[in-house]
Amino acid sequence: MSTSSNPGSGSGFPRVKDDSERNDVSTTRDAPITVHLKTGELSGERVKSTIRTIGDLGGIFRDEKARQVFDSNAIVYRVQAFFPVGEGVEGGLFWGTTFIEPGMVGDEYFMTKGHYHSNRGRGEYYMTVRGSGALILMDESRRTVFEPMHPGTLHYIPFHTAHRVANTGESVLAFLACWPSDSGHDYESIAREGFSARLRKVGGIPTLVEES
Ligand code: M6P
Ligand code: ZN
Repeated sequence: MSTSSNPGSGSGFPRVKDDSERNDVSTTRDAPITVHLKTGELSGERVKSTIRTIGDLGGIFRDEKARQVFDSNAIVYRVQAFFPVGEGVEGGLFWGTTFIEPGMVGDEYFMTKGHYHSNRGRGEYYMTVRGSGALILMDESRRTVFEPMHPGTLHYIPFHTAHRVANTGESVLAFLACWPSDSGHDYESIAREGFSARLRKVGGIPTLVEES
C-alpha cells in the first residue's frame, strides 16, 4: 500500500484539510498528538481546550449560596480534546484529558457537570493519571455508585450510564478519556433530574449521600 507523503509538508506537519470529513490513515501521522503521561497534558496543533468556571456551574452543586461566594471566573476544570472527525459522526473516537482543580463548594468536591450520552448506547473509558478523585456513575434506574480514582485506575463507563468526576484530593486531578464520536452530551437530563446521590465530605471522608 502506498503511504503517499502529504504535499506541502515542507516545514513541520501540514494542517489537515477538513477535520470533520477526515477518515484515513494519515489523521494523526500528519498532525501528531502527544499525551504527557505524568500530567495528562495533550499537545498538538489540533488539540482544543474548554474551560468550566464556577460561573458556568449554576445548579450543579447542592449549596448554591456557597457557589456564589466564589469569583465567577474561578476555574473548576478544563478539558483538552482531540476530535479527529466531526461531533456526531458514527464510527469515530474522541480523546481527551480533564483537569479538575482541588476545591469544595460547601461540603461537595469540585466536579464536572456530568452527563449521559445523548446516544444512550455509547460507553466510554476514563483513566486517571494524576491526583485522586471519584467517578460517580448512575444507571437509568437511578442507582448511583462511585469508583475511587488514583493514577493508573481504569474506568469503564457502561452505556446508558450518567457519569461525573469529583476531585477528592488536594491537588489537580487529571484523567484521560476515550469516547465514541457519536455519543453526544446530554446535560439537560442531569439539570432536570440530577444524580440520585451526591459525593459529600462527611467526617473528612468522601461519602455518597442519597438526595432526600
Ligand atoms: C471527559 C469526557 C468528555 C467530557 C469531559 C468533562 O473528558 O467525558 O466528553 O466533556 O470529561 O465532563 P462534562 O462534559 O460532564 O463536563
Ligand atoms: Zn461521556
